Amino acid sequence: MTRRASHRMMLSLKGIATGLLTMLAVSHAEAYTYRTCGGHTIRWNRQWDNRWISTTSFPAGSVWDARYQNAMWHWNNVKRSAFDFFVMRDTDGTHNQWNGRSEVYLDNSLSLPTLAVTIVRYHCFWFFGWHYELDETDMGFNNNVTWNLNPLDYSNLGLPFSFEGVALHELGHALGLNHEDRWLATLNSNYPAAGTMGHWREWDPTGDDREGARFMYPDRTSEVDIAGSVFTSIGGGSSALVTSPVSAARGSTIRIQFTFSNLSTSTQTFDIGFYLSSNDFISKFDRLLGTNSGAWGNPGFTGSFFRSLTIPADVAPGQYWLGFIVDNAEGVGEANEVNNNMEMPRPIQIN
Ligand SMILES: [Ca+2]
Ligand SMILES: [Ca+2]
Ligand SMILES: [Ca+2]
Ligand SMILES: [Ca+2]
Ligand SMILES: [Zn+2]
Repeated sequence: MTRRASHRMMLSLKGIATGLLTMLAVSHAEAYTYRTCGGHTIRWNRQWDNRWISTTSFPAGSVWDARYQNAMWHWNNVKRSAFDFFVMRDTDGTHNQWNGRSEVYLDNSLSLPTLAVTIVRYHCFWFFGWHYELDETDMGFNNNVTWNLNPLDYSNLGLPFSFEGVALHELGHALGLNHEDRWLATLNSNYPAAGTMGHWREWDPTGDDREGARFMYPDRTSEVDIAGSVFTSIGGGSSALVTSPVSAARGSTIRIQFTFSNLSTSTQTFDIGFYLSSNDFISKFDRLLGTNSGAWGNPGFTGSFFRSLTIPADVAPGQYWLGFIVDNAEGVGEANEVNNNMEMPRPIQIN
């Protein structure tokens, strides 16, 4: 039996709500979701797939091409997962979900709220033993919306949509992952899913998504990386920016929300420093307002928390940024140290 399932990334039309998380860290195992048949995980029976990128939709060397390949690289870079996407060029200007090639293209037939669709074709049957595998994962991006090829703009999480962010999500389906809506994840159903990480707004699979890839295509490599984020899950596979005040009086106590994700293959324990900065880059040379010592997360953990901070009485009135640095004490040597610095997604006016 041949089956088809289509995955649509939807534009969230939901309102705002914020959950108060009181636990410092929560562990969850086997969280990500995937397809099974006869008790078997449906995945590629090899550790790679070619992506046939349409040269009419995304010319070789274009910014589209670069952004798409960047999303591929981020999945390829997940350690303890052997899976790799490879680039091929589809030059015939057509696509077909039955031709055995996973094609990538702009799709005129899609309309909002659908941003992109990955058509997952697989087989699963019993004939003197189970036979099952992904066969093809064509990927269409809505050609009736405008796309942002630049870094994500926190002040606009609607049109134009981040092409790289949606590509990262869809590529998760292309390696076999289903939606995970219980917490913040790249495989959240609704745009912008987990959003980006760190000051440089990097689109990178969260800890949970990485654990999914590791489960399906395990190898023996490992990685250590923790990242800061200003996105938080608001339930139902939707996310929003963390909360923080837009103004405060000197000497007053305010509260900010913050998120970190453990992208590592092992549990990590670290400190988190909270800072006040005169610009949107939070560094250890900024004014330290407080520290959370001994924060920790299991592999796959992503969580959002609140922290109260007092605005110093002696700062000059003006515009500042609040923010945090995960592992500000530099106790953990990480593969990526530049996704740790995280400013609030909006400045604060101090009076
Ligand atoms: Ca083609
Ligand atoms: Ca195809
Ligand atoms: Ca570090
Ligand atoms: Ca890091
Ligand atoms: Zn999806």
